[in-house]
Amino acid sequence: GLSDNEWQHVLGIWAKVESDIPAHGQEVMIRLFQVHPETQSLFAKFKNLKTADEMKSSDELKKHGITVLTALGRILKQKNNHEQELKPLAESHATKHKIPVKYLEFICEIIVKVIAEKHPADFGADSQAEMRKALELFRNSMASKYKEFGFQG
Ligand code: HKL
Ligand code: NA
Repeated sequence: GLSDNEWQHVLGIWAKVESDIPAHGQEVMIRLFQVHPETQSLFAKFKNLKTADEMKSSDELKKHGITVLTALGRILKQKNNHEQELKPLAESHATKHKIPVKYLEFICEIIVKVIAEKHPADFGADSQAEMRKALELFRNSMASKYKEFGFQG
């Protein structure tokens, strides 16, 4: 897990994300779909969105970005004890959506990049490393829950 000090930094950065969740969420989803187009085809409701402009004007995509970052924020706020908060998310992504761990790596890396672009003054190398560590903890727990649900991920 992370130390109290690391969590304090991670949650301090997350507060900046929360200052405009819709914009951060939109940017994360659009970037994910553009850098890894195979991820877009997993969403029936987003398949038809072709350009970044179309993605930007989609209320559904915006809403999805908000729910994803809100769910992730709730997990981060549990710090090292996220099991109960994470379990239903792991279950749905393992058994219903069947999302490989690789794709979780993609989105986590994009989240770090989007925060770095939007908050360059507050998110230097050390903060980025702490955020990566928190996201790695999240991913590792997702991967181990996946196995409990019989999905190799
Ligand atoms: N999803 C997340 C989080 C993530 C940062 C990692 C997260 C947090 N999801 O139809 C649905 C699909 C969902 C959800 C409903 C779907 C397809 C899907 N998700 C795909 C992915 C991918 C693959 C591109 C990745 C990397 C990813 C990562 C949160 Fe994800 N997702 C949902 C959610 C919530 C908002 C909903 C599920 C709600 C739920 O399970 O409640 C127990
Ligand atoms: Na990461």
